[in-house]
Amino acid sequence: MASFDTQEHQHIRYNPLKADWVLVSPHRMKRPWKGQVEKPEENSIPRFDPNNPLCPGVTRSNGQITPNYESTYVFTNDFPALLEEGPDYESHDNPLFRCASAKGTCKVMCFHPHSDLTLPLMTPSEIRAVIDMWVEIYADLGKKYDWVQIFENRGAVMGCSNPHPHCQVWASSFMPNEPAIKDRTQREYYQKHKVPMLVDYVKQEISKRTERVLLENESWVWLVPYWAVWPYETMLLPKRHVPSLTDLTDAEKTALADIMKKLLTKYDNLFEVSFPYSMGWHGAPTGSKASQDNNHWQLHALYFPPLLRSATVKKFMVGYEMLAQAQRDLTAEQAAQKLRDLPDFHYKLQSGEK
Ligand code: H2U
Repeated sequence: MASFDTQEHQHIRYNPLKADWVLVSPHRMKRPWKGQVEKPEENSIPRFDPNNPLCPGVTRSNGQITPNYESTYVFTNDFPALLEEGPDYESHDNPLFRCASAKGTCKVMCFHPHSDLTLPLMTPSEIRAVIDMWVEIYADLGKKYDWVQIFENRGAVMGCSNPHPHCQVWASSFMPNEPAIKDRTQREYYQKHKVPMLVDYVKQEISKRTERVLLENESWVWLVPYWAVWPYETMLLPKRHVPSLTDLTDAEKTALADIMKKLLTKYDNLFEVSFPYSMGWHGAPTGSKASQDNNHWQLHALYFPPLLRSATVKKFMVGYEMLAQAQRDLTAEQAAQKLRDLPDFHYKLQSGEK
C-alpha cells in the first residue's frame, strides 16, 4: 500500500469554522472529460443604459430617479426581503413549530456610475471608495441591527439580475445561520486556545504551509482555505487581529483595494471571462450583540465561484452534496497552484480592450 498523500488519495477534511467536513476525491481528476471547454461570447455591456434603473439619471421601479452619482450610490431595495416594521411575535412552545418575527432592511449599493466596469477593471482609488462605503453602511446599519450582511452576486449564473456593478446589504434583527455557527465555533476556539481561530489559521498558513497562499501584501492574505468546498473558493483575511470592517485602519483599507484588484484580476484571467461568484464579508456582530465580547471574531471575506472546468462548466451542489456532504475532486492545493500561476494583469487590458 502506498503511504497517504492528500493530493492522491480520497479523504475528508474538517472545516473548524462551520464544524463540518468535506469529502476530497483527487483520484477522480484523472477521469476522461468529454464535456464543453469552449469560451462563450461575452455580452458587451453598454456604459450607460437608459433602461437600467441602477444607471445615473434613470427612473427606478418605485418612480424615484437615480441621481447623477459619480462614485458609489446606495438606495433601499424596492423589493426588500426584510422590512423595518412588522408586528412582534415569538413562539417556541412547540419544538417542531418554532417561529419568530424578523425585521431588517435591504440596500443596493452601486459601485460605479459606469455599467461596463467590474471591480477588477476599476482603479484602486475607485475600489477604495467601495470599501469606504462598505465600512459606512456596516457602521450605520450595525447601530440598529444584530447582523449586517454585505454580499455581491456577480454573473447571471449566480442569479444576478442586473449587469451594473453593484452589491447588496441585508441587515437583520437576528443572526442568520452561517454567522451564528461561526460565532459559536470561533468563541469555543478562543476560550480554549486564547487566540482568535482565524488569526491562528492565517499565521500557520503564511509561515508553515504556504501551498494554499495566493497573494499577500503588508496587511492582507488571499488564500484557498484548507477546507474549501467550491472548486476555486477563497478567503481574504487581515494579517493582524481585526474583528470587523470598522476596525480597519486607513492603510489597511488602501492595501485591501490593492489586493482586491489583483485577486479579482486573477479570477477573471482563469477562464478569460468576468468570473461569476457570490462574495461577502463576515465580522463581529453588531446591534444588541456589539456590547458582548467579540474578540473571538476575525474579519474575513469569502469568495464562492461556481465555475469548475471552463467558463461554461459549473459545479452543481446536488446529489451527494444535498443528501450527505460537500465533495470536491480538485484539491485546495491544486486550485491554489492554478490561481497563483495566473498573470495579475487583466486579460481585457492585455488585448487592449477597455
Ligand atoms: P441583484 O441583481 O443582485 O439581484 O441586485 C439587483 C437588486 O436591485 C435587486 O435586488 C433591486 C432588485 O430588487 N432593484 C431595485 O430595488 N429597484 C429597481 O428599480 C431595480 C432593481
